[in-house]
Amino acid sequence: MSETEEKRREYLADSIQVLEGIEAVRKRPAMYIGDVGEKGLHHLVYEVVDNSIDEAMVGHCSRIDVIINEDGSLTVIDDGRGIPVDYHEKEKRSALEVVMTVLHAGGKFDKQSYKVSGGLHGVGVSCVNALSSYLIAEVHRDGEIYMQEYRHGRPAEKVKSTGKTDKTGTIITFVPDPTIFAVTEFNYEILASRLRELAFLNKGITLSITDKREQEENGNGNNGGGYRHESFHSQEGLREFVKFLDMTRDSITDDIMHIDTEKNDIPVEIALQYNTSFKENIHTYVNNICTIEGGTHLAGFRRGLTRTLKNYAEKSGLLSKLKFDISGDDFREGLTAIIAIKVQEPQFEGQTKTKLGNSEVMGAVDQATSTLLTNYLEENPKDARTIVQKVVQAATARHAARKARELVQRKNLLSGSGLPGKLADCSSQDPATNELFLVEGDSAGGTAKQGRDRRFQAVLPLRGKILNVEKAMQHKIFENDEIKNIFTALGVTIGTDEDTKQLNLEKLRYHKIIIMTDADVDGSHIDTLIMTFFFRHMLELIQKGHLYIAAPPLYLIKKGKTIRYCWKEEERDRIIEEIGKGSTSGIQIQRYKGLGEMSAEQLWETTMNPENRLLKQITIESAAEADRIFSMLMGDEVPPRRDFIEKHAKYANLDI
Ligand code: 0RA
Repeated sequence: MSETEEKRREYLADSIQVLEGIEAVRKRPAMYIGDVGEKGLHHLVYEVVDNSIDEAMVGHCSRIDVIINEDGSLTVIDDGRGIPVDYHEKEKRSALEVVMTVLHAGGKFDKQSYKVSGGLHGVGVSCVNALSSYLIAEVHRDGEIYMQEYRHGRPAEKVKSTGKTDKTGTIITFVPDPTIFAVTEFNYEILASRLRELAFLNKGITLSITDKREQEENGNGNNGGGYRHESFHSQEGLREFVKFLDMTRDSITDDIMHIDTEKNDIPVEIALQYNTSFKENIHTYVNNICTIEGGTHLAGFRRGLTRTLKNYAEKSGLLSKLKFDISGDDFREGLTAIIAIKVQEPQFEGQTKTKLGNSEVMGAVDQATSTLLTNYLEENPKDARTIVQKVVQAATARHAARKARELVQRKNLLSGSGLPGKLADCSSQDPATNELFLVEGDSAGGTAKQGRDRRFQAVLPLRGKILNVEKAMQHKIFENDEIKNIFTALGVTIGTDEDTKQLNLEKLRYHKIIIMTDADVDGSHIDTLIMTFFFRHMLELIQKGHLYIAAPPLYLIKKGKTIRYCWKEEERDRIIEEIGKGSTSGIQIQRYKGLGEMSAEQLWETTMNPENRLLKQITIESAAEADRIFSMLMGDEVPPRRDFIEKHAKYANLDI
């Protein structure tokens, strides 16, 4: 065999492997990007952006621009070094083609220069390529512009040089494959909040987003084109992140505590502040990934915080009058903190693979926390006193709350089954199929009770607006009747271990909990109150996908014997046109404002029957952002709330 023939065969053999790799991703996309829904779709963008962030982490990139194009494709532009394009001996093709088509090739070339690599699944741009019906990569490097196009992850041409440039960087534009993704429409809000988060986590970089699909109505976008646009840049990193999260809360200290250090070769950055609220609000990140389930870094932080503050409080004699123990929890009431670390080989565990397992991390974060607090307390004796007083207050309130809770649980034991009197339970004993409807008001509750399928659907009417848990003290929450009813109906308890307050979902009696309220402003407010309650006190239940919102129809359209329901204005107009053919306006249109306007049959048909209904599952995209929005919507300050509502009004169902 001649040498060229041998090379040709090696090339072909490699090509087959590449194609097999691409096919593997296309066959089991969920294994690589989590799912093929909205989450997976946005994951594609994060994957590309993560590569640009990697460039920034080694000091070669300062700008990342994300553009949602008019045709629905998406472009990521960075000013990094540009993906290498030189001929790759081993793979017998251009390095660009290798990076874009070989699984896990991303870091192959220059592993040393990348300290750590981001990405929850860390699957690389080749995965994005494999899941795109079309992708074009443009590289500016060594004075030349190079390009290559791909279809379904396969090169459509050789890498070509198309002109000269004086810049460096990479531009990737892709169209998510509609045969793979259930949704292919990018969501501006989801992307913007991730880019904002990345700007805080990587100070100094500018990240921007532009939506070219729709022109801003009043043209106040600052990019000149009148497109919806935001740009994120943080000079102070986590310090600004904490400021941003606590925008609507009142801090009790002068300054935000902040440390950016390295302990045992692990980069650790922490920022924290105490505020007047009662909430613990800690968010942790590993290599820019939000670790919702916590892990060793969180454990290290808690340990460091408790030990250092306790030592200080004891030494200062402020605890001498206290008659009961202080628990770890008490040190975290009203605490907002961000912990961001970098780990070479992170081990992710837990339900959603967002719990850090690396044991070496615990000590590093503990030490960093201890250094931070020791210094701050020494230098700011006034703040130190205020914090300790707050801790003592928390311990006192916790004591009162426990008493109230114990009283409730004892009462439940005395009242037979312990189920709330208002609950209309279902007959099935199988939680997996059972559903609980939380319904606004006794009247709608009555209709729901009549309309439901009592075999697997239970109804719990709630009295108007439930308690705003964002503003209430702990013990008030557990004394509140509606909240007690929700806890007992669900069969969920909170562990007695004050340190962990572990939610016990083992006895959860319904796997679908469905909030059903009127389609008006009051209804949305009640939805928000109930979601806030679940977010603050049963987060795990949301994370496991148990919480839903029912969507009652907005209109009923009637002509003779034909009856149609619809949920959107456009749908209404289409239906009117459709059934109006022949003779118009014998048509009756009814706008539903409340559940009470529907008969039990109608409610079943449109909103409760699993065959026809529309349920919105509540997910937590970004816990930090969700937390900020909840505290803003439910907190005391009016102006930020009004801004938010005005900004989002066009996406909400206004009551007209
Ligand atoms: C492989 C090696 C190098 C950089 C990249 C890939 C790279 C990938 C992407 C994806 C989007 N933007 C990107 N920027 C860079 C190292 C390059 C070198 O050593 O010069």
